[in-house]
Amino acid sequence: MAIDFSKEIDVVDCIDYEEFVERYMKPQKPVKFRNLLRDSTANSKWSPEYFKKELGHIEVGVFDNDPAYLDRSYKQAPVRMKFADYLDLITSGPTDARLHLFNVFKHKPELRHDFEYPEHLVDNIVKGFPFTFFGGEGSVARMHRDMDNANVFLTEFWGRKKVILFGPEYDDLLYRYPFTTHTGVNIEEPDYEKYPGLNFVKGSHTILEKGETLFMPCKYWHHIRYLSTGIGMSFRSLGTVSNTVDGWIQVGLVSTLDDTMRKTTGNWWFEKKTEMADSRARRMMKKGKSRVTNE
Ligand SMILES: O=C(O)CCC(=O)C(=O)O
Repeated sequence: MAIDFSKEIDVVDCIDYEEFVERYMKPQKPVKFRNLLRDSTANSKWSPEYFKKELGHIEVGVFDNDPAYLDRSYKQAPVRMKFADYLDLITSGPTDARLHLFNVFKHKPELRHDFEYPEHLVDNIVKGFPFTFFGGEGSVARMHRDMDNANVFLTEFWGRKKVILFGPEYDDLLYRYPFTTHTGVNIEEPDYEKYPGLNFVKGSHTILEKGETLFMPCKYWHHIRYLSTGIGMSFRSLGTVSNTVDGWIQVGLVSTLDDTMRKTTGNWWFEKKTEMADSRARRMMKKGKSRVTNE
């Protein structure tokens, strides 16, 4: 057996509210929209050149794919540079340099007028927190699920990326580090000796092209590889009350505790979390729950 994400995520052109709720939102099943934000201004206007001209002077925090830092917090970018230099870097060839959860709207609030929230289709949209993501060809957003447990709608406005998804039922078999919502496993080159639980994990994938939007339900794991220079944006909608409350606790308390322990005890904390993740996966395999599918 081996990890399997060969299944393709559903794709829809036009869909109405009832159909979306019944087929995707209620069952929490991922789907890719070809046209949800395709006609938005952002899809025709946003480009590396545009951002260089408008915001090249600001400073940005840049993440990378360094495998030496499997458990690094997403809150601390290791490198800071001028946005113009960053945009030059990602347009001049492959690089792992990425901007994650970048609030470009803080620097240029009028960009909010470049797209409209699809309120005809999605309930409970959280309008305050759209985020942008920039990356060079070859950069990877490591496997994680979003801490706030919201539904995420990720649109690609420039470039293309491969997105691989796994359902929340695979938390243990994906070796989630406790107190976090990420894992150290590399699903593109799975190490089955170290992570035998991966043998039982099933997911799905899609290539997200310019103008397309992917619905990632609450707590869905995602691994994203940029197939070209890319600019994306996500907005969110609230899930169930219990997911939302859990999410706030994770964002406000648990992740802060984890950051503090990481800073103060370093490797000791990481080793403890690794042991806990291993034993959870072993327990899951023993229970035989490893044959769950995410159909
Ligand atoms: O597209 C990306 O770079 C990452 C997107 C992501 O991880 C997210 O929306 O949670």
